Amino acid sequence: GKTVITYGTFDLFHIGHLNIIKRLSALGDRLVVAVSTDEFNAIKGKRPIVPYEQRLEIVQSIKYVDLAIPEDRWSQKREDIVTYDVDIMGMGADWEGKFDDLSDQVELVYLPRTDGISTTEMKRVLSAF
Ligand code: C2G
Repeated sequence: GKTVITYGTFDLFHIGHLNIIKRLSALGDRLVVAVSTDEFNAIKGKRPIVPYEQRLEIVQSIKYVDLAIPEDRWSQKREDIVTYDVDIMGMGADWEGKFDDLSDQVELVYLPRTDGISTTEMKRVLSAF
């Protein structure tokens, strides 16, 4: 069967995260989701509100997700492709082209982001209260 993989922080899980997970799961028979650890988010310059352990458990609980794993370094993608026998790597369009160096090993898919929702936007709205 065909295995799909994607990567992300998935902080304050919202419909934009669910949409891309659902769409990517439809492209294959198995979906692996790598969730950025708190330490890796520091490297990415992000400070998630929800701790890694909770973000991982939430993603693992989604019916479209077959396996949730930690993402703790940029370089693990090439290893993950081998470890999980990945056929397709999918990301939101904000990452368009960023992982094309892996196109020798996997099919790259970049899907449109869901408009009107983002963790940043949610934080801004919540800070108004
Ligand atoms: N996303 C989306 N629509 C939104 C918000 C997010 O489609 N409104 C997608 C992003 O494009 C990404 C996924 O949801 O593919 C996860 O988003 P983030 O948690 O913001 O992921 P990011 O911090 O960009 O991490 O190595 C890759 C990085 O770990 C990606």
